[in-house]
Amino acid sequence: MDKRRMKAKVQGMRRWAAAFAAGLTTMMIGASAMAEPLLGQPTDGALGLQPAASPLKHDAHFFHDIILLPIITVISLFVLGLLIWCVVRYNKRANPVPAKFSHNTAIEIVWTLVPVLILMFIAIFSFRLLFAYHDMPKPDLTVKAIGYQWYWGYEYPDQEIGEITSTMMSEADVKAAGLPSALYRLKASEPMVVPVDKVVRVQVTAVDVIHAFALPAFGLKTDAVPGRLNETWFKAEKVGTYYGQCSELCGVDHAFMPIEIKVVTQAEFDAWVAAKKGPPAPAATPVAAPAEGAAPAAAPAAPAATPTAAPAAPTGAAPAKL
Ligand SMILES: [Cu+2]
Repeated sequence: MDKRRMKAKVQGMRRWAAAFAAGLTTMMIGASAMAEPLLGQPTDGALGLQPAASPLKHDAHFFHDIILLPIITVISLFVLGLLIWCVVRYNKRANPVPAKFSHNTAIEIVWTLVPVLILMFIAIFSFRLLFAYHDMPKPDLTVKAIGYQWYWGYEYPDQEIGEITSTMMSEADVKAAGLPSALYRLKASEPMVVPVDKVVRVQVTAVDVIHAFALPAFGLKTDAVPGRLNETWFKAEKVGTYYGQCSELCGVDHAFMPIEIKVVTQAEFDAWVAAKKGPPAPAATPVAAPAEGAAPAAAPAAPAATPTAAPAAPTGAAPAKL
């Protein structure tokens, strides 16, 4: 009688597990079929990391997908198996008289050593990736990214381009430009422009509080610390537009300081540099000093609005298109 009930229960569990697995598979296939991952921006319903567009990100993919995920999966299944085994084999009914022992030296050595070995194995790949981040090839271009509350400034010291202010494009402007609404809070008024297939050194710093310069497709995430110059690098593999965001909680408008990197051909980059450096030099003045310029204008009307108004001001003041 008991056996029959047990058998029915096991069958029920099996059916439930099969349905769960089938559902999960359909969901995953559906999600991957539905969402062709977009390059350089998040994709609705997508699984996994953003597609890579720089060598470091490819290494991060390898580390996550090939090293970490299988280990995590095996450990999770193993622990789940142990739990099920304990529940089924050692419940009150199946094992009415429990054993009294509480130590087992062999097992304790194993469950200490095995995790240490697993961590050491992970460390090999983890440190290799960490060193790769610090092992920058000879840079072809240097851009200085400066974090402000709440926007970014980009300087090109070698090209003698002074600071370009990059604020968030407003929702109305994103709509007016015919861009997908998903790009709101990712689209900047002025992108950082870099040539394709070139090693770009990014020097990262901040003026007021700690920000973080982060862009998933290139595997970038570097703290922008006032009074300190951090360094990171990437080598964009494809022409296109890539988006990131400040990744250090930096104040009330933290979510409104996107990072947009536009990757173009060398010829287009040269043209852009020429345009930025070109004779209409006075145009650089209002762009370079948005905070000071905006503050007095806004002060008589509504001083309380100044902090939020300041970063928004250059959007209109910066007509320069790539
Ligand atoms: Cu920030």
